[in-house]
Amino acid sequence: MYNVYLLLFVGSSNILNIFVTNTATLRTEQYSSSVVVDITPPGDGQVFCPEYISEKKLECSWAGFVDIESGIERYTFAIGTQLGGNDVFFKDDVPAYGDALIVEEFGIEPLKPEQTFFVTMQAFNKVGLSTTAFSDEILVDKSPPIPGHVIEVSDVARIGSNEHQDSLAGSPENICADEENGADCQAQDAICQTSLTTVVVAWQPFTELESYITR
Ligand SMILES: [Ca+2]
Ligand SMILES: [Ca+2]
Repeated sequence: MYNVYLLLFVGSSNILNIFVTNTATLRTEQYSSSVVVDITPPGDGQVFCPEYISEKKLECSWAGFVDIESGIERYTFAIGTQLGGNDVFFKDDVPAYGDALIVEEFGIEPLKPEQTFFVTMQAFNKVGLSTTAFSDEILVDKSPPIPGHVIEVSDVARIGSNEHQDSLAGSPENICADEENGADCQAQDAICQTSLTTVVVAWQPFTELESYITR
């Protein structure tokens, strides 16, 4: 048994040379493979997930998590109902070369409206040190937007003596803009259009309670 004291350089490749000499002065040499000393966890990373989901399908990607000394060994990926939780889904062997993951049919409970999830990713380097990142809150929205009222607007209504004022008041954007005044909107529903090629429509705003209208 030998006690060997070594001076190793952090972040650099170190090769250990062992020389053993016996009493007959015969010497054996042994070289280790390259050893890199890493005393720091991976750099900070970010995990990006959708803000809303409507089914049990969650696709997240990530970036960062660089470790210049020893490199990334693997990631863990967890879905929880609380920040940092893994009560819904946990995978501890996401390969280091990956940068996105799709998880389907996670958890045992059906999705509930307005339920929230959080994703936690932990990046491990090759000496077992780790860095953690959390997604923003992921909300469940299982209902489509509530439709507003759509009407056809008579294009005659847009032409008046005060052209600027009338055209502004009668523009499709303004006729049904007032959510409270559905009757006014309905009253302007045109029976006839003068053009065969153009239909002018207006609508009361569609309503989305859980998430928001994207387009
Ligand atoms: Ca490191
Ligand atoms: Ca909704």
